[in-house]
Amino acid sequence: MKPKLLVVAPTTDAMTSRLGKAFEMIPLSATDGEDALLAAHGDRIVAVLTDGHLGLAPNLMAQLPNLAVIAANGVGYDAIDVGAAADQGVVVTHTPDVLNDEVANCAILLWMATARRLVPNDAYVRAGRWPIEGNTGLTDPIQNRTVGIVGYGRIGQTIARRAAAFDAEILYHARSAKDAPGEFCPDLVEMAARSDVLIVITPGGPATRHLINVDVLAALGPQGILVNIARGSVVDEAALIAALTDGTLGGAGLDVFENEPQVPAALIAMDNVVLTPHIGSATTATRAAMGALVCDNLLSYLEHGTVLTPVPEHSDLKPRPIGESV
Ligand code: 8YV
Repeated sequence: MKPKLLVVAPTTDAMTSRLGKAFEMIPLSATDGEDALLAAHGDRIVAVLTDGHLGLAPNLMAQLPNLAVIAANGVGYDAIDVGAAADQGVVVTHTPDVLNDEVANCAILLWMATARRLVPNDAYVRAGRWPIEGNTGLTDPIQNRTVGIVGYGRIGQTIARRAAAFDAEILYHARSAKDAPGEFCPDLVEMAARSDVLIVITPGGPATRHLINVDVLAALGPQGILVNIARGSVVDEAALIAALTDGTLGGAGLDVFENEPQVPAALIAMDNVVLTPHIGSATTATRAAMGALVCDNLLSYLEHGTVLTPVPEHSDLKPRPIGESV
């Protein structure tokens, strides 16, 4: 009998094909409630496939006695309680590195689209206004800007390399200075005050909730642009809307929101913001690479009893061997 994999997040055909050979896949969406799931499969589930948003309910995790691995399809894992998982002997994996380039590209895209007013300019042409009303107004430059990066891990540093190609001065705010180009700024408000563009790429979760607050937005200022490619929770969205409405802040490029997939009507009504539906890593190649890494982690567990890319908090944990009863 194959060990069981509880599938919480969507999978591609390629993932299903690889995983289906080794696991009996149990889609959470196809089960008739938690009690039925636990009664039918609970003690045979050895792994869970989820993502950083759907996570795994702590209550459900606690009722899976043979659970060994939670594989998240994404680099972020803020919806998974990694402390509770470790206490239960469960190792959490994620998909670092394979998405660095495209998430960084998307951050740059949002910055540029916002600065050059790409979306309103596109709408202007489509509406037939150009021949009648003439040229549109001038926009903010891209070249020679000061770019502040909030979170200076792998993706943040990739963003910095992209921005350097546009002769940007790079500042960064992180818990500690990194051995990487750019000026470390321990004070986020001071960094925002010096930045033309503030790009947020720090992990979500309680530690960074509303890190971008009213003071940071005011410091960034009326000519400033905020780009959030991290998690909606990192930005105080109500403060952001207020700052954009009264002109305290110049513009914003947002891929993530506090209550996805709901986006506040106030943001939708603004033409100085660019809004995308959490597409940072959503290219065919990157999503294929992420899916492959999820499968590699799960299959490595079955074949070798180890995982490839545990979350940093679990780098020293080894998943429990598959239970005798499974
Ligand atoms: C995806 C992400 O939204 O990697 C992350 O943390 O937010 C994105 O890549 C998602 O995790 C894909 O399932």
